[in-house]
Amino acid sequence: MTTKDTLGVAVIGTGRMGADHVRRLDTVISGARPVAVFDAFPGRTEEVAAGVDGCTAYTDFSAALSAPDVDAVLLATPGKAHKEQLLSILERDLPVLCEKPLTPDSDSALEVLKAEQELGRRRITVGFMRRYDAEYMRLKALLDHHELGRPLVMHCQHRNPQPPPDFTEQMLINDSVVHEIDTTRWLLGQEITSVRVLRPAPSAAASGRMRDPQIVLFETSRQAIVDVEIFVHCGFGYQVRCEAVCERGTARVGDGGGIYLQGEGRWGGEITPSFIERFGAAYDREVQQWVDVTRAGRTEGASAWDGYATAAVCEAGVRAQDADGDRISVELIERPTLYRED
Ligand code: ISE
Repeated sequence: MTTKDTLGVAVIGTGRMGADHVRRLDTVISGARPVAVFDAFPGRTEEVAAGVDGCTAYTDFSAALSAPDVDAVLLATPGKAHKEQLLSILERDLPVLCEKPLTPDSDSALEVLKAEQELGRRRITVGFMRRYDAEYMRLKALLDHHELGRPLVMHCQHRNPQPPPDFTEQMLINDSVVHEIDTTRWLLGQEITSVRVLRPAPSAAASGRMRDPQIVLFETSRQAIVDVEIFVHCGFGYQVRCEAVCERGTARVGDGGGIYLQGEGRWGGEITPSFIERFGAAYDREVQQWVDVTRAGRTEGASAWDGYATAAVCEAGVRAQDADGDRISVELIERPTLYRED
């Protein structure tokens, strides 16, 4: 690290997530500061860098990586740009927090895996923020300690009020269910071995654009079954829930506590409008933890292997969308030594 104990971060991509991470690094996170931002769109980059002391805007990716005081990279560009960008980052041997997905497909993920193995040490952390959500962390601890026995089934719901205009049916899997793919693998500590997709009649809000909602079913390496309702045109808010059914009980996260309201003939709570609010604290914890371990010279969290395995499940999921409920198997390479936990 070049700067007195403070990690200088280049934020690559200044869309919704990138801009939010620049704000976070500038005002929330300790031990780091954003020193460079890159985006291919000059106006946007300058706007994001403008309010941040000592942060320079770049429209040249390599220049941003080589900027003075850059010790690490936060990659928040769209997934299709990740492979080339990650290869350049690895070439410079810089630690990187890569927003999900690692890459959009398993072949390109394997190229990244290969480059990291050639480097001989882990440099990539994939930003699956649910791993840093307080409720999910409690669920993970409960499952790890077998408090309720073995998990047999998980029921998941993932609802967005509406998707961005360019959202496609494949993105239901690649952009949304990708989170349940990661949480399933992480919570259960098992690989997903097959995927099935069932598509009911679409909501009128989605009709003509895509079949939404969909039910996605995973089978895992130790025969658990996970069902995911993905519904990105639900209209009423952002909701992510997960219930693990274990041998001696069940545990559910995502019901939302918070304020209790009464009025206009109803009672109840509030639903967050988007993932930015629902997972705000998780993003803070994720970035703080990445900064802390990076400053200590380590790499932890979801690895490039997790990114690869997730991409392989996504591929099977997209094929399953057109397979009329048939089971599509997930094929993985053998886990390389660098990514073995034992
Ligand atoms: C979006 O890209 C995200 O990552 C959100 O967490 C997810 O809920 C949403 O469905 C995706 O489109």
